[in-house]
Amino acid sequence: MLTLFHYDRTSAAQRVRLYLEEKKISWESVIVDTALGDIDQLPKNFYELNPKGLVPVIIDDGIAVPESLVIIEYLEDKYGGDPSLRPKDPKDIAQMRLWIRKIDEGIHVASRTIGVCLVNRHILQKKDQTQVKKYYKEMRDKVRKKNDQINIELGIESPLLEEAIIEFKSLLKDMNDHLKNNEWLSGPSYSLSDIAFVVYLHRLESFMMRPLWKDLKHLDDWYDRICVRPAYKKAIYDWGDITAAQREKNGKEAFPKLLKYWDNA
Ligand SMILES: N[C@@H](CCC(=O)N[C@@H](CS)C(=O)NCC(=O)O)C(=O)O
Repeated sequence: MLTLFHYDRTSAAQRVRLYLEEKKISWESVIVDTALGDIDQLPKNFYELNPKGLVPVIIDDGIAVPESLVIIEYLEDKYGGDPSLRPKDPKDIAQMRLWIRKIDEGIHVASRTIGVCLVNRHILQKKDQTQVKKYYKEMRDKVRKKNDQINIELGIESPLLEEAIIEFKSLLKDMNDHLKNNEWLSGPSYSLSDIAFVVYLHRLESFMMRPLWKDLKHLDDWYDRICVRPAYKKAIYDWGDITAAQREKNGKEAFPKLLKYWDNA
């Protein structure tokens, strides 16, 4: 059976769970949750599965595949069937790739910045600092490490947070413009693009940031259309989020600042 290394609230793994639930593919769960600074949770051979040491990773037929966007394309190639979650028309496939590139071009980093500034820093600051030092010493991605240092030190005053909000505003406006004349992001039906992006709206909503995009009606409707899918409930809501209460509280407190960043963008 296919194995997924993941934890409750990771946006990258939520995307893979969403794919698996849409396709009703059976899978086995292995929880690896280092996000709150506990690197000892990594299984011994984990860097062989993913040199970055991050989740999600799947093991399928003895093959390890890391990187959520690669995983969902891999799964679609192997198990896709009908209906396909990859658009059929080459122009829609091109559009799907253009959307998805934005994630690795900055949106995922922006999402982490919001998470670290609003929640992770508060949790990490209360942890055993020897453990936190070890976590950062082991972190393979040096840009991630540097960004985290800035975000942990400055929190909602971090200049990276303002940039992250600017980046999200631009993305969400582009999505809204597209969704004005299209029901889905790439082609005539729900696809990998929609799966890839919806997790970020969930992430922002968990920080009580939904009012930021209240004027982006087409985007808001698209989000609602996805949230009512049975697979979404299974993949996102049912797994929950151990930091939910803190996200909500800190998000509410930070909202005036975030709104200022949004309005100035
Ligand atoms: N580009 C990667 C990003 C993976 C990633 O950032 N994973 C995060 C969760 S969303 C993680 O493993 N966090 C653990 C940690 O920060 O220690 C993907 O799409 O899979």
